[in-house]
Amino acid sequence: MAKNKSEIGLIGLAVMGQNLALNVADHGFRISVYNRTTDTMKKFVAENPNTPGGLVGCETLEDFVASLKRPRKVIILVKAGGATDAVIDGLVPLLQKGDIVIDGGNAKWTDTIRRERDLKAKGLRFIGSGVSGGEEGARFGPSLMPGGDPKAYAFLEPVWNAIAAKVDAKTGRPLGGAEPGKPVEGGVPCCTYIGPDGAGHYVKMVHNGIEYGDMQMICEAYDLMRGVLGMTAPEIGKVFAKWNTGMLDSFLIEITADILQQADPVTGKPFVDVVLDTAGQKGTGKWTSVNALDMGVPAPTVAEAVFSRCLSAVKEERVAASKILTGPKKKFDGNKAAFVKAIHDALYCSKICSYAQGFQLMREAQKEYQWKLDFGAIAQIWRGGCIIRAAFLQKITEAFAAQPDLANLLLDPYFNSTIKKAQANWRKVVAAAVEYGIPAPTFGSALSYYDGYRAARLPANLLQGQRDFFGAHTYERVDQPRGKFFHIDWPEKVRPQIEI
Ligand code: 2AM
Repeated sequence: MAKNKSEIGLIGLAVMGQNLALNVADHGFRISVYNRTTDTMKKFVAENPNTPGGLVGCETLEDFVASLKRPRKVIILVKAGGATDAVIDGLVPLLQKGDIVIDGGNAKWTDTIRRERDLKAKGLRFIGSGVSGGEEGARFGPSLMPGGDPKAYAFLEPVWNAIAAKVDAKTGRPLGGAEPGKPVEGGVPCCTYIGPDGAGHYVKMVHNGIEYGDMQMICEAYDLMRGVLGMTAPEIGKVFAKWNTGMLDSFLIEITADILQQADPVTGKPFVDVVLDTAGQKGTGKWTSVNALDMGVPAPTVAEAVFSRCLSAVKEERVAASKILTGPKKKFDGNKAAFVKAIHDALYCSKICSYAQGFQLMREAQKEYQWKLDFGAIAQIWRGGCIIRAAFLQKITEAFAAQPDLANLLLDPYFNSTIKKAQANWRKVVAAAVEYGIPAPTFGSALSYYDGYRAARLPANLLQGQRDFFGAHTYERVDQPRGKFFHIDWPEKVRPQIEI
């Protein structure tokens, strides 16, 4: 073992860990693997005897650590939270100064900041890396968002660039990243150093929040075609397949087309018609929304996507309410094809707003945590490998390349002109959702965000009046410089009298 030390090691051989280890080994890197339950490791190594780099199975953490080249690079891929801390605690006494621990789980960025600080105090280095793309991505090319000490990342970079999904340098199109059995070479890796300490995991969290928004928007488009136009799932699936050839071209639209055209193997009915309408969540969308509230950044579209899942979860209550609460019973008598096109435009405009919110969030976070994020590069590494991969992201990369300090994506000439052309349809769809009684919270909130962001004057003047009235919170004046505060001694007689 001493002669042939491994380039890197990985702890945690659930599916993500196994797939990432195979991806690393496929690219010629010798990788040591360890799992708490030894049988899982033994089975994994036995099933994969001939990888180009080679898998080195280790039964103890001591053997695992001893098998690695220095500075040691140890990837941890266990369930985010307490398990990560438990693994780090077991590992730290065995490591030596300068060794590098890499957390590839979906850690909360504040945990990553804490872990990096704690390990630094012990002379160790910590990289928190977002790994997106699910099991397929881990196996054949994920989108990677590493954060931490840049000098430590330099040791990991060759491995991370090798295993990441690749996109075409010019068009940004994925180079077949997720195709089974085909490791992709050449092209631009969907991997870039994000920033210090928790930056990588923060950006991964926003990625997941955006993913929540994308998924809910697609569901609303489906619901409108079903509810307003009475289309069947396979018919709607064909619409999505067509949309996937245009500006909405993306992984989520593509799989939606397939899912809607899938038949249930048991009944032969459309698959989606037999699936219970309650959605679960693991928490990254909630973290994104809570963080938006904490930082005071408007990100209503992601939050609506999270709330939509919450509302879907109370199925029994909804079924009971459906028998009591009424809504409109309107029949569609317009042009069906025109309405489908309008839904397409509403989806695209809402998507622009949702991403604009996500990038605003990252802009604020970099101030809060003293990071310097490269938004163009972030959009670029999301073009392949990950769940939100989409042709549209190339436009975001181009927007930030043209204006690195762009205040809001909505102000980019391409996105501005796209919304200008499509917004009449977007408004038509949101109005129709209201008229037909179909919930479309992400479409609606995105439109309100757009209208709010472009409003030179919002009704917060009245709000300040209210705050000054009941709490003497003061107000600023339109005819005085910002930062000068005024207060009115509100006449007693206009105050509501407290009744005792
Ligand atoms: P296991 O196979 O022994 O359960 C996903 O749960 C992965 O994380 C699995 O590989 C699992 O190991 C590992 N894991 C979960 N909790 C752990 C812990 N506290 N210590 C070490 N590994 C853990």
